[in-house]
Amino acid sequence: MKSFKNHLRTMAGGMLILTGMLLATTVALADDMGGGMGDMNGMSGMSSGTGSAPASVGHGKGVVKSVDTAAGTVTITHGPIKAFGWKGMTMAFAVKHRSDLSALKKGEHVRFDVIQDTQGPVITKIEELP
Ligand SMILES: [Cu+2]
Repeated sequence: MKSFKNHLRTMAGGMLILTGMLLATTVALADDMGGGMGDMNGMSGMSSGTGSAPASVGHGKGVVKSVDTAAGTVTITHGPIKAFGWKGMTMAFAVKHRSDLSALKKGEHVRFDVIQDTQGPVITKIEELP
């Protein structure tokens, strides 16, 4: 009986030490997060740029690859967008104005303005290039 109590006491002591270690680890992780959040902006596959300024407008040029009127998106192969530090790529954009979307056709060369919304990039203005 006595040894059982001792055993319990040992376990309790171990738990306290473990809890202390977990707390220390949590604090250390929190510190890491605070320092590293700036690198987590931007989309994967895109080089991180000045992602911390959500109000900035990016200007891009590209070719329409497909239009999804149901989803409200257009897929564009676009060149670099300096405002966001993006390289050229093919990607889908949400389009703010449905009327813009319905006017787009596959193969068209376009110029567009894009902002970074909380849900991702949104084209606010798009026009066909001559
Ligand atoms: Cu892109």
